[in-house]
Amino acid sequence: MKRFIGVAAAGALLIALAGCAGGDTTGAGAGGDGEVAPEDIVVGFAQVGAESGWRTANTIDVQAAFEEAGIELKFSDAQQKQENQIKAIRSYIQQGVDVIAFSPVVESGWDTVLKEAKDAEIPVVLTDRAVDSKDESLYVSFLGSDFILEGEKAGEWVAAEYADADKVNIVELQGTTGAAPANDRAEGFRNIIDEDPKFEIIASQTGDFTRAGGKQVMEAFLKSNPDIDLVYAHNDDMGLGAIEAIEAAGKVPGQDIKIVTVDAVKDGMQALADGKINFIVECSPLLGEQLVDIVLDVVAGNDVEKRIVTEETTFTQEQAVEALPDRQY
Ligand code: GYE
Repeated sequence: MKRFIGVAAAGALLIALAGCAGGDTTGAGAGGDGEVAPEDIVVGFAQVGAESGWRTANTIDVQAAFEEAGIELKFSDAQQKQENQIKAIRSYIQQGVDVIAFSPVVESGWDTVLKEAKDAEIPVVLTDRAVDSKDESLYVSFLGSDFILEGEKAGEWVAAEYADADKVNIVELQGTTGAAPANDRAEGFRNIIDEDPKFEIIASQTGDFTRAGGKQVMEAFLKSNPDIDLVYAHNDDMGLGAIEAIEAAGKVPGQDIKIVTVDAVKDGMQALADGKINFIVECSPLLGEQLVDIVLDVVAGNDVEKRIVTEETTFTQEQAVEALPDRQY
């Protein structure tokens, strides 16, 4: 199928070429408008890893959506290492997949491999996380959340919650260093709390988006800072790790030390409903169906939106109690 990508927009041309593209083209060009049969499409997906509940839900959703659509999905887990993702992308290029989708572990350092994909005429879709490449022609679309907005929503809750306080000591558990959601959730949060000098981020460190990382960093924070009012964790898992550390230090999470997180996966929502987390900004991992739609459009030669933003909400403790029974992930 891969040979068709550059020309898929023109149905007639597609059909004319069908004879010289090998034996895997049955169904390609059906309808004469560049449409391609799903079973003729092969997608390579280079996932970040399995660092969090969010990531697991995302992987399950993407795999289920492609299976449902009847599209072959080659899947790789980079274990949160950029070099592994680059290797996976190169291998997808070599295998001649039709589309490469990936969730870049960090924002920078992608230009070379993306250029290789472009030279091979394999379109790349960014899912979930962004790259900082200046050359936007290196990818066809970026599907995912607005992480700056998520950080701002967290900041707005904090500003309202502490409207009457004199001084608020905040510690921050950052996501993976250099990852788009870590950079942007930090920035968005500061956009709001920097408006009032009573808010101070007294410590900030990465917990790599994992529960173990969040716990370890929070233990260190608690040792060196006796007076922490609030934890801002860039994801639920680190917040859940922080809960363990706070309880081990003999304090009550959600009361002695308040906690705001991002994601709203089931375990996070349960902790919110239990009063151990105070507020969660939702970040949806359910990107599979939209990714399938983008892939179908791309191989059919249709235009796709360069940026597709996921819709999301926020949850208070009361809202978590209500939402939990129907929560999918
Ligand atoms: O918030 C975090 C995961 O990139 C949006 O990655 C994703 C983030 C998510 O590990 O839990």
